[in-house]
Amino acid sequence: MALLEEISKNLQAGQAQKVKDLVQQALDEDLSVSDILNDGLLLGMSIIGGKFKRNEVYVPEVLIAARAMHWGMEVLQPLLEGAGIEPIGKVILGTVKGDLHDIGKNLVGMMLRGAGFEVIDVGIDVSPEKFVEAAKENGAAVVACSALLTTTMPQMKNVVEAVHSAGVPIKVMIGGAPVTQDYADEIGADGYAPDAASAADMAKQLVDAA
Ligand code: B1M
Repeated sequence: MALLEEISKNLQAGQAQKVKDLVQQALDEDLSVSDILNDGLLLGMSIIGGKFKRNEVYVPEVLIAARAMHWGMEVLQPLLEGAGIEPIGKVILGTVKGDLHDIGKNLVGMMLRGAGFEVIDVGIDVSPEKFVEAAKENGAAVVACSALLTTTMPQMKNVVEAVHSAGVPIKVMIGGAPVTQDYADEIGADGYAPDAASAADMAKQLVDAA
């Protein structure tokens, strides 16, 4: 589909306004939200990711592509989120301490909201203590941690430990590119999800089991 390819290409070029307009055009032409997300925005971001890895582009290019992704997402977000539905649970969502990546986290947030959760997004670079405090303050059942760096993954273990020491019945779920089910098992996390859509399923499982 040419329009989705155009979204991907403009995202890679960091053309935020153009991406936003094209996403709206795709919706007007009745393309599905998941196609626009997966074959337009996410595809563009993954191509930029590959180029970044091969040193074909550098941080500024990645940042402007990420900004374009956010602009496109602004159009999709209301459609991903359920309207007027009672929350099925509260989730504290954040990127762990030392880690500034938030694109995947934001996607997870959108999917969780779309699945009917109330999401309290505590942002990036979030300490274990802040995760626990936010969960206690808001009466949340689940803390959801994202990490994109192998160097920040160990913070997830600290979150699990902080929840245990606080003695609160909060489930911890984790995800992010370097994170695996094995790692989740190793640190005693209650759940792991490989992508944003499965994150919503996992949060439901954790809330149902509580
Ligand atoms: Co960064 N970066 N980055 N970066 N960056 C990666 C992650 C990297 C793999 C690139 C590379 O070298 N190939 C590499 C990590 C290597 C490693 O640790 N193994 C890396 C590095 C090294 C760095 C810096 C250290 C670079 C530097 O300064 N030298 C630095 C670190 C800064 C910091 O955090 N302290 C850095 C900085 C940046 C930017 C600021 C330039 C920018 C972030 C902008 C932003 O987020 N606002 C950036 C970006 C964009 C990337 C890449 C290119 C793309 C990440 C992304 O957004 N992907 C990335 C390379 C790549 O992935 N190919 C890279 C799209 C996003 C939708 O995917 O976040 O994986 P992702 O989310 C997925 C799943 O993982 C999952 O769902 C999402 C999709 O469905 N998921 C969850 C995520 N969280 C979840 C939580 C869940 C469940 C599922 O439950 C709670």
